[in-house]
Amino acid sequence: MHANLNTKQSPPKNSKRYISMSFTNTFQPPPLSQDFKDFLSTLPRKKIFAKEPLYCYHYQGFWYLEGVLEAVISCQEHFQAEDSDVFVASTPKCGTTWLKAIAFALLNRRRHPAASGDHPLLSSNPHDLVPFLEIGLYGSSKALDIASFPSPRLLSTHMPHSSLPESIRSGSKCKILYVARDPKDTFVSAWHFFTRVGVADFTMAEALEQFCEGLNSYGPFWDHFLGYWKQSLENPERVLFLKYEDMKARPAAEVHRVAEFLGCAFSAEEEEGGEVDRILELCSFEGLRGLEVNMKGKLMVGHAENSIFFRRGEVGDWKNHLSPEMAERIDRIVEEKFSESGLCL
Ligand code: PAP
Repeated sequence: MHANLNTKQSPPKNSKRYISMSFTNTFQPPPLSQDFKDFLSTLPRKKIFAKEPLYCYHYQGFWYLEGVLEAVISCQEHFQAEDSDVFVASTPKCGTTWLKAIAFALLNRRRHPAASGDHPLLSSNPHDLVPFLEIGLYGSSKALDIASFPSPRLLSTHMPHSSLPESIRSGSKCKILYVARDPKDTFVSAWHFFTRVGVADFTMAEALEQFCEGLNSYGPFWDHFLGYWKQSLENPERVLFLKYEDMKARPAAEVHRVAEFLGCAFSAEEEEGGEVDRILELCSFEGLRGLEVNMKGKLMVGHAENSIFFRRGEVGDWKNHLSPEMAERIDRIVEEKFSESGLCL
């Protein structure tokens, strides 16, 4: 019980101390090095619909935006996982923010019970508490100081399993929580996200063409899902495969699964005392979306508005946006790609 609970002494008073920062509000991504530009020129690339000319590059079977790819490669070369590390992994828009909040609340509940008035999730967006390897740590200015992270380190990535640094894939006993989602809702969520951040300049129909070709950031989604799905079957103690729809349908059961997987199952005392419900409430869509930090704040790295991560938070919102033909197109891909895998979406 509680083997993996974050019990380090002298808990930080607020979340800023979880991740020692040296960023400024005027941060701009550093220019790409000439070496990296030369490397990029050797990779297949495709233009994606965007306001400015924007290309995705094909690397190790997946598509990446150039800045992200540089960080992915840097991370592959330098990141060293520890046995106690926990990673929240996903392809974008599958429920990453939610799972980050849950994992953070679970692992830190000794020093931060869910009901505490100064819980870090009340004043920081989950993405600031659980940074992405290839965005927060190896992306942008390498501004986050990983040496200051309390143990167990809780980190995140959108990288496909096959491209993770070797020390995460097989060189350590670290654990990975993966969340997948109905690709129709993932697609609709991503379309809104990229349109709202102002990068994308495409209709839903144009975006769907690209999505169905696998041409989206970290795409194709089917290989992303399947990579982690296979690992969860082969190494169930290392990779837990979750689905957004299950988390919505039976949140308490899924939170118990996560806690058990992480080695911090709830004690009888916690069960009776209502800690499970309090964690669910703290991490709920309504709970997080309504916080001032998530209504008005911006991410520490990248400076996206926090509110962008809380749109509808529903299962089946695709019905409000996709024609039956568009939905069918995605369903056909799901049928074709997953039918023999045992993965039901
Ligand atoms: P990311 O990949 O950019 O981190 P991610 O958090 O995976 O995004 O996905 C965002 C989706 O999760 C949004 O879905 P929607 O566009 O269909 O609404 C967002 O609303 C939803 N979401 C965020 N937080 C929660 C939560 N606590 N509970 C349920 N859904 C959530």
